[in-house]
Parts: sequence; structure tokens; C-alpha cells
Amino acid sequence: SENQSPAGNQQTAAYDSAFLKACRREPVPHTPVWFMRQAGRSLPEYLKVREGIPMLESCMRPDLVAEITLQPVRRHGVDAAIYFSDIVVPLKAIGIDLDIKPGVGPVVEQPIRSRADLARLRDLTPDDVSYVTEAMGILTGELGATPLIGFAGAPFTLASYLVEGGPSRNHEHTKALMYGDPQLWADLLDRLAEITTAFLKVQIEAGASAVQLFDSWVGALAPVDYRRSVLPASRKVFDAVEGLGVPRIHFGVGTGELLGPLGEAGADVVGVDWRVPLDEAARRVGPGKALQGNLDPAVLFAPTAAVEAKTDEILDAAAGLEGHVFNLGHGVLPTTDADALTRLVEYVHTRTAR
Ligand code: 1CP
Repeated sequence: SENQSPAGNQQTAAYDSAFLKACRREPVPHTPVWFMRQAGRSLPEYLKVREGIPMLESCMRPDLVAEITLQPVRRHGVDAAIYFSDIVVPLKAIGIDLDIKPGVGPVVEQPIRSRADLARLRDLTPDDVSYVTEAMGILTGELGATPLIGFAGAPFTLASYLVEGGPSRNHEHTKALMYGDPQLWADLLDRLAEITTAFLKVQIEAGASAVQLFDSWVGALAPVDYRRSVLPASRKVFDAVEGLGVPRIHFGVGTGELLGPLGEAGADVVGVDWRVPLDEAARRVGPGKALQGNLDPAVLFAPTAAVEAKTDEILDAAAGLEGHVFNLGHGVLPTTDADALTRLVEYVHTRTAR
């Protein structure tokens, strides 16, 4: 429908939400809050609906995706929903032989390491992920004025899983390819930029009101290598989804030294982990961008008074920013007390009410 087209997105019910206003650096009634990995972690209602259903299969069932996406919105009163999926879903959708193993993460049967392997990364079409379009259709109806965040993995982080064959601490095969065969590396990241762009466009077309690019592991790189070998591909993604009426968020972990170049990649909002205070992060990112973050997810295991004291520090550091979206500095940890998250949402809303 016209309402779900990119051009029509500005007319959707979520346009005036605190979250989208903060992303656009407009005045807000309160600081908006959502949590990375808020969907599909330890919530009892999540574990119940997932029982006996493998992760990737659950990502392809629109009714289940919609239910899991809505659960943290109902329970915590967060200011945005994040679509329940995983960064490797579009790779599975184009036929890469991968699985998400419980307690491990994404595992790729045959890693991508040669020029011949590149041919396995074909284009992604909307038909490959029709379940995403269907689930987002359900969700935009159910969510009303609550924005829905779509997402994708950034080229570097996707490349890391494809080249290593699974989760990696040191990214040694990935870096060997990046330094050893710069042309193959550039072609690989270019391919992944195209797949990621196509996947984000499907989500925007289906009604996502913002998109986040997860470059979770990019903090493993020095700025010089990020600029030369990764930034061009990430910028290509952001450029391709510019002007569609949806804010673009860029997130990575351990990116203190990379905040400047991350800002140059083109997002409207830059996610910051807990290692750099937001006022300092704003200086590094440069003007014209909102920031998202940055409570250490481990702080939620401390008593409420300590959580509130750390939250105060963040809100004070954010006081001079043009746009601030409160979030954790990385995803919710699996054993986090759900009530601590609910209390945190309420605390930020109350403390920042204008
Ligand atoms: O945020 C949400 O609540 C939506 C759901 C979501 C998102 C945004 C999932 C569900 N995965 C992701 C993104 C994702 N997946 C990222 C980027 C965000 C981050 O840095 O946390 C990454 C790196 C992955 C890869 C991945 N998938 C891992 C990490 C492995 C590693 O390298 O350490 C894992 C464990 C998964 C599996 C996964 N993804 C999501 C869930 C609920 C699960 C667990 C599924 C299960 O085993 O049942």
C-alpha cells in the first residue's frame, strides 16, 4: 500500500515518535529507549514460543517473528521494536550453506576464501525473503505508532562469519584475506554491500521506520585499515538507502578509535559502546549526527541504585547532544533480569521527561 512505500514512510504513524525525532535530532518529549537484542534473549515468553523450533526456522515464520518482535515492546514499554531475525538470514536466503548452532552462533559449512567461492554469493531478490515482507506487514499493523527497526549485518562483520566459517576471536582468516588479496577482499565486500543493500530495501519497502547496520566486530581493525578496506563498502550501503525517509544507524563494538571514520561512512545515528563517554564520542564522530548508547550491559547485574547512577552519568554526558537514543553499549546479555530492563526504561523516561 502507499503507506508502506519508502516515500510514504514519512506519513506513517511512527513519524512523530520520540525515537524517530531523536534520530532526526529534533526535540523530544523524553529520551527514547530500546535495547539491542531485546527480542529473543531470556524472556520466558520468548523461550516458550521458541521451544523445539531451530533459530533459522523461527526467522522464516512470520507469525512467530511478529510475536517475538512484539514481546519486549509489551513487557518493557521500549520506544522502538527491532525486527526478530539474524544478520546471517539474507546469506541463508541466497543459498549459503549455514546454520545457527545453539550456544555457538552462525556456522558456515564451506567458508568463502577464494575467487571461485565468490560466485556462491548471488544477488538477493525480494522473493528470497518473502517471509520478511509478510512479517513486517503484520508488525506495522500491530505496532501502530511504535517504530520498527529493520537491520542487516555490515560487509565486514558478514565477511568475518563467511571467511572464518563461524564466530572468531581473532578474525585471522579474514585478516589474511584482507591483507593478502586486497582485490578479492574488495570484491567480496562489494558483493556483501549489494546483498545487504537489497535486504535493507526489502525491509524499508515493507514498512521499517529505521534501519541499523550491525558492524559488531569492526573494532578489531585499526583506523587506517578500516578506512582503506572496509569504509568504502559500508558507505556504499548507506548511500544506497539515503533519501528513503528512514534514519540509518551504524553500530560496532570497541570502536573508540574508529568513531571518526564510522561517522564518515554516512549514517544519521552512530552507536557507541560503553568504553567512550557520549560527550567525547560526539567530538570524535563530528557534527550532524545523533548518538545511540551506551550503558554497559553488565551493569544490569548490579543493584538498581548502581544501574541508576551509571544511567545518570550517561544522561549527563548526553545532555549537550542534539539527538540521543538511549541503548546498551552492546546486546542484552542472555541471563539479564527482565525486570531490570523494564525499570531502566521507566527510569530514563522519568528522568528525561520534558
Ligand atoms: O536485537 C534483537 O533482539 C533482534 C534479534 C537479533 C539480532 C539483531 C538476533 C537474534 N541476532 C541479531 C544480530 C546479530 N547476530 C549480530 C549483531 C548484533 C550483536 O553484535 O550482538 C551478530 C554478531 C549476530 C551473530 C550471532 N547470531 C551470534 C553471535 C556469535 C558470535 O560471533 O559471538 C549468535 C549467538 C547468533 C544467534 C542468535 N541470533 C539471535 C538469537 C536470538 C540468537 C540465538 C539463537 C539460538 O541459539 O537459539
